[in-house]
Order: sequence, then structure tokens, then C-alpha cells
Amino acid sequence: MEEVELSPPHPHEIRIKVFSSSLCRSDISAWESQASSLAIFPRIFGHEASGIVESIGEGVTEFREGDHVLTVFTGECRTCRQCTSGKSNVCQVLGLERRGVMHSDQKTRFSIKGKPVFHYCAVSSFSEYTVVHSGCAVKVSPNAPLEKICLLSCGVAAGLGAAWNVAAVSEGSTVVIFGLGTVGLSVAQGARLKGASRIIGVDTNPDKCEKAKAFGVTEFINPSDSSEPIQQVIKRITDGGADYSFECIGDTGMITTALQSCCDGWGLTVTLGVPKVKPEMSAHYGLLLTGRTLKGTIFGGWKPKSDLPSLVDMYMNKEIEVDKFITHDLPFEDINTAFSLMREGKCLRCVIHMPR
Ligand code: CXF
Ligand code: ZN
Repeated sequence: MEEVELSPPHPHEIRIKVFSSSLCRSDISAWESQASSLAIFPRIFGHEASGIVESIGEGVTEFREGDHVLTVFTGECRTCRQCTSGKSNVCQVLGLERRGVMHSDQKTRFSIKGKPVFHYCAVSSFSEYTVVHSGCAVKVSPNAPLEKICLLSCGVAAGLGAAWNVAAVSEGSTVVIFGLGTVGLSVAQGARLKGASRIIGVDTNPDKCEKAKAFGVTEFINPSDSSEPIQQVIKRITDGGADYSFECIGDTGMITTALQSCCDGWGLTVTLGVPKVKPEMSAHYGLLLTGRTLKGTIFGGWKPKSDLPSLVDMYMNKEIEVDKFITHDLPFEDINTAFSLMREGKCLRCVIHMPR
């Protein structure tokens, strides 16, 4: 825990009093990353967060002090080619920020004794206050519980979007999901809500079996339990492969396995995991010649400003499940416990509550 200084918001930015921030696996992956381009320290992690607008910078018209917001790690400028295409959420102006600075001036808003403290995804929510670009926050209903909906700022929304927007899972179909963390289990929830008849969950952590059933997984397979390669098991029990497979681990080797686990002709593999070590992937081209498709996605294809408020409404109307993903609630001072639980595979989401 450190005392940091945080500047007022610059033009088109807002300063937020963070309310709750859940820990996402990618916070840890980035922290542990040995790749020098990502080793930016000292830095404040955290990106899956809710908060209340404390002050607004020049030119901000969309927010007022007191507004309830979700932060987003990939923004929406509403003017670039991708934002106006109606086909993509990969904003060219406020998209994923990997250099630890703010989009507008490549500088930081945090410092300690005049020395910069870097950002993460231009959000940095493991702090009592943060500054974000106004295009990287979404106003939500003041009736929605901030201590729950922070999960919609990354993991839960990403999984639902992958099933709905990217794969468009159809009724009666067979789905296989590799990696049953919050993202994978959100894919399961999304597939169930679209009427998939079989949802096969794959994870090497045996504790995931019980948890997974609660989110719609109909069959659980632990690859460590058999010597038969997992793709062969999937093909055998699905008459040649699933209709859809999802890679939610962040292991590029598993992308090949996921492709091999879906069927000839129309099998679709959606990859959402963020690789921890090796970013390159390889697969036999024959897998594509025989009609498979491989699609990548960030944030499940959701355009945050346009789409997140309706996801919050769906939660409020009890059409989607969010609370069940919260396995732990911790005060900010115990944030390191959340890191341990995540590393040991003992949680889905730990929500960190800021002092009020
Ligand atoms: C990630 C997405 C890919 C890069 C790092 C941040 N967001 C959520 O986990
Ligand atoms: Zn995340």
C-alpha cells in the first residue's frame, strides 16, 4: 500500500472515486509478465471496476459529478472507422492501452514524489481514486449495486459476448469450453441462455466441476484424468466435434486443441484468453480447409458505451447471473489475499471494496 498523488482530470477525462474493483486474471498475468514491453513499473493494476464521478475535465459533457460508472479497458470514441462501422468494438483511438500511460498525452496521472506511477489499461482501479478518459467509462443506472456490477466491466461481459455476439451460439448446439474461470463460465451461461443442448467444460482444476454445473456446464472433463488426448475425447463423445469451442485459458497451444475439438464443415473456435507466455500459435491448415473458422475477440465484441448499460439492465431484471461469480468480498487492505486466491485457483471473482 502506497500513498500516491493523482492529478485532476485533463480535458476529456474524469476522476472517479472507485467503489469496487474485482480482480481479473489478466491483472496478475501483466504483473508477472517477463516480456520487457509489458514490464512497466511501478504501476497500478485493476481494470474491472465501478465508481462514482468525483470531478470532470474540460470539455466533458457526458458525465456529471455523482454519476455512477463502470470503467472499461477498451474504450469507445464513437468516431473512428471501427466505432462507426457497426461491425467492431476495437476502437482505434481508445482501444487497449499497453504502455501504462493515458491515451491523450502518453503521460501518467499518478505519481509519488514527482516520479510517474504507470497505469494499467488506462484504468488502474486498485486505487481509491483514478482518472480515466471519458470514453473509457460508461454511465450506468444509479439503482444498480456498484459492488456487484463491477464484474460486467470485464470478465462476465466478455464471456457472454463471446457466446452471443461472436459465436451466436444456436439452440440445440454443442459447445466446449476450455478454462472454467469467470470468462469460461460466462460463456457457459451465455450458451445456456441461447439453448445449447450440451455444454462441455474442460479444466485441470477438479474443484471447478461443482462450480461449473451452476452456470450451465452439462459435462465436466478434467484432462488430467485420462491419458487420451482431450480433443480425441471431445470428438468421440460429440460424434466428430462440437459446433463451437471457446479458448478461455490464454494458452496458444490450446487454440489448436480447441480447433481440433470442433467439427468439420462449420466448427467455430472463438479465442478470448490472453496468452501468458507464447503469443504465437500454430495449427494444421487442414483444420481450416475442412471448414472450421477461428475468431478472436476482445471484450466479447461489446461496444462499451452502446452496449454495457443494457447488460446492466439485464442483470437488474434477473435475466443474467452476476452475483454467483463473486466468491469473496474483501476490503482494499486485504487485496493481496485476492491475488493469492486467484493464483491458487480458489476463487472466481474476489470483489475488493474501497474504504467508504
Ligand atoms: C485484457 C484483455 C487483453 C489484454 C489485457 C487486458 N482485459 C481483460 O482482462
Ligand atoms: Zn479483465
